[in-house]
Amino acid sequence: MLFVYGWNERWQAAWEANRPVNTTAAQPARVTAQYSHTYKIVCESGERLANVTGKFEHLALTRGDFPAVGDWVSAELLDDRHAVIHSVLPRQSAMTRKVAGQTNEEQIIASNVDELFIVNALNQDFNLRKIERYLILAWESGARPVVVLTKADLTEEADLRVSEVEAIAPGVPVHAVSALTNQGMEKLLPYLLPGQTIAVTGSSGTGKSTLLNWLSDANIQRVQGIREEDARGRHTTTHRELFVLPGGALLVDTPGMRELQLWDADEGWKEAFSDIEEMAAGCRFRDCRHEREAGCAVKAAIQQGTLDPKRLVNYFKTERELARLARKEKRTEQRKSVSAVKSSPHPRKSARGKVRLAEEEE
Ligand SMILES: Nc1nc2c(ncn2[C@@H]2O[C@H](COP(=O)(O)OP(=O)(O)OP(=O)(O)O)[C@@H](O)[C@H]2O)c(=O)[nH]1
Ligand SMILES: [Mg+2]
Ligand SMILES: [Zn+2]
Repeated sequence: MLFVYGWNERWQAAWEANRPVNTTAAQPARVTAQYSHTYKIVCESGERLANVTGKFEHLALTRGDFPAVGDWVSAELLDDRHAVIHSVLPRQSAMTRKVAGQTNEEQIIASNVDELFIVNALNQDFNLRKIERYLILAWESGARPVVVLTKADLTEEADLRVSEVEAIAPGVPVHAVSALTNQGMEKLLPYLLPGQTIAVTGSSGTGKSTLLNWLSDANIQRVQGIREEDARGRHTTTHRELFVLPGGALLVDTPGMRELQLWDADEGWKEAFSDIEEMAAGCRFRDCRHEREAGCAVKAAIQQGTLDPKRLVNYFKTERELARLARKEKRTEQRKSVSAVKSSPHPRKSARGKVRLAEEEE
């Protein structure tokens, strides 16, 4: 049963290493859905509804410490319908967002994701700058990004759009598909291997749930028309949930994001601009700012037309934005450092870095 949900030797080893000593009844389970404070989990003997233990709640420092869809947890069964969650196994990847509003809290969108499908539709939703931001999220999360351009039936220029995205997403696969006209599924099948976890992310109305239904050849998730005037979605999907596809892959459907605001990233964000980083290696000065310096390879690339100036502008913007947020966070940390220190039983996520995106679900 657990193998169906992605359990493997690596997780078995993580389980042995992190298993709580004081609870003999604990067993591994995967979180497949989240409804505010209640989780749906799947363990060897089937599905249960679960809450975290009082101790877990007491020791959790942030919302990011709480279980998220995709997590492997240590659970204790109460009866054939209920269970409690004792702890979360260290995450191999985690996509996080800033909780809406003024707080500095993070929330996990999905964890232990192998591939992140960044979904953009080939209507007014199509937006290279938006894709760039989602790519930063993906690179920071530790999941491999794949750009999926949906609704290919709505344009004559799908191939052109694919090459535009390829130009801003070095090394990232880009595929145009249409669920409506059943085009391009074969391009996605290679990712849908048994036990692989894939999450879909993108704005509301881009066709994420339609993609899930199409790939599973069933009406699993509700889908709904978009506002015709501006192609904006109606926020049909309201919670994150993991589904098993017929071929054995696991797909996490998520609610559409409204706004993407970066708020914290390590160096990983530069992978989203690896083309510029590579060009910069050819600049005469190591600390070249690519502004007015002599021998600047980046500026030369713009003159030769091999780099879109808009992309460089966006690179600068992202850099400035992250620097500003880092300063802000530092100030908050300094304020917090006077508060009491609690010890956490929750292993911190072992993703390569963390990027947090502020977004809200309407
Ligand atoms: N023309 C066309 N329309 C599509 C395609 N895929 C999805 N749609 C339509 O787009 C609308 C939104 O689809 P959903 O699957 O609900 O979008 P979503 O991304 O899940 O939206 P949220 O759950 O709100 O985040 C629906 O009316 C779908 O029928 C496609 O390939 N072609
Ligand atoms: Mg949906
Ligand atoms: Zn330079």
